[in-house]
Amino acid sequence: MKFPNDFLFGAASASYQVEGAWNEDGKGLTNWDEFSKIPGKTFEGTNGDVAVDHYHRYKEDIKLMAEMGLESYRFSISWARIIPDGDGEINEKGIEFYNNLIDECLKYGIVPFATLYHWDLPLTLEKDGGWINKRTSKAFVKYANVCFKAFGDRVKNWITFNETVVFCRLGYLTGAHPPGIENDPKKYFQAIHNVFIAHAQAIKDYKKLKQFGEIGITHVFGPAFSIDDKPENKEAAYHANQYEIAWYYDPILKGEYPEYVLKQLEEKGWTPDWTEEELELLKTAAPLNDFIGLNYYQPFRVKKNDIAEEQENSRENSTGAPGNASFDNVYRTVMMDDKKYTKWGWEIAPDALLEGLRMLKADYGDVKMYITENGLGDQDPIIEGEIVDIPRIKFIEAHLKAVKEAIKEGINLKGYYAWSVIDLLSWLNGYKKQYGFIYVDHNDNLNRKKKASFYWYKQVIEERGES
Ligand code: BGP
Repeated sequence: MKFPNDFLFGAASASYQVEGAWNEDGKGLTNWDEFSKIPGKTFEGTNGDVAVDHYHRYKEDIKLMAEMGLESYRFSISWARIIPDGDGEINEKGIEFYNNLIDECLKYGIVPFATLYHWDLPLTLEKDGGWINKRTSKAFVKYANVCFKAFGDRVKNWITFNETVVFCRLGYLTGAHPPGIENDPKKYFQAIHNVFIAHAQAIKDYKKLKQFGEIGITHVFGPAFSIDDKPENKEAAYHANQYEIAWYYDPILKGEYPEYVLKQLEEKGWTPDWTEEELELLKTAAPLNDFIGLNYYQPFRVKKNDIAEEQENSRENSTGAPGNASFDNVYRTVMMDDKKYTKWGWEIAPDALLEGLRMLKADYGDVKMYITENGLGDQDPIIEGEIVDIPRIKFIEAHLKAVKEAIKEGINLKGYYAWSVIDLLSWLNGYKKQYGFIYVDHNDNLNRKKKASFYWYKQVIEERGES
């Protein structure tokens, strides 16, 4: 079977991870511009000041994407380029940059898929409380409207937020991302809620503009599976899926938070401050979501949290990956001896993608979905000057197979975006963890080079995934 004609084969990036030009053309500072320079916060002190210089080389990069036959490019817009202090004047140079980038995509028939927020928050807003302060939600809505008006004639696919779970968890529970706060569940749940009301208002505003495109949100998709049939572990997996899936997907797709979690938050005093109007906003906005984006890297194998047993029988996943922090001490994610893992300890499990998609369909019906990220982080082998990233090819091939199977089963998947189109900055792993189809030589002027996977993906697209 070939993939349907309207299925998009794409690849993705994010502003802070590729653009560089951190202080050029009127761009304001972001939380990451500051955070990445605090000693010890990022891998070997790497930061995105230059990244892979996409800001200056986007033409070269998009030309390569076109050569690969890419049908759609998912990129993110840096809020601080558009509105340097997050909430004030518009920076025309920022608008110009994204206008040029979008036009360059369209020149080659590449569908631009724009994410409004991929973690780089204007620093002024971060200093004013960031996502804990509802001012940030309001400022986001203003910024989103500026983007819709500036680019909406050509951008017909919008994602409001990328992976709320990650920037909130790492920002307020583990402290690994800005604002670097540790172990504060009350703030974690508040930040998520503030993001969701910003999302809800932004999609309402988008629909009012009648630009006839589509809008949704991208979530991590990391379904939890019990490690065995023991009732206490199954209960732990249920709990994990409520906290990691339902807590994020329900308010977007059903318009309300899941009861199971709500009750526990109340007991623990973690219920966010919210108003009746905000809860109503979530309800009325839910049917306006055109799709949901899923970033799938791995599932989670879950057991009841039992520290003594855990020390004896399992190695804890220490990657900082989503789902790892069982902050409420009910469940624990574990690595299992019979599973395969990447060099960074992320499970490789295409079957779990299919199984997870079935779970989603059962819970949320026929909602339109895109895989907005999926890929293999690796240190690619270079053999006689060629980047022979065979493990990446195998990884993507297996996941595309699962996607195809899901489509056969009637799951409404409309596209697949590999992470990432080009090697880029990994937030906490620097430049040594590579994901791209295009290699960037950090020792030689950031020159681009096509990897084996580049040619392979080109062929997949040409044949529409027939195998
Ligand atoms: C996702 C993010 C991406 C990207 C990817 C790989 O969570 O949306 O921005 O970074 O994970 O993560 P890492 O670079 O940590 O391997």
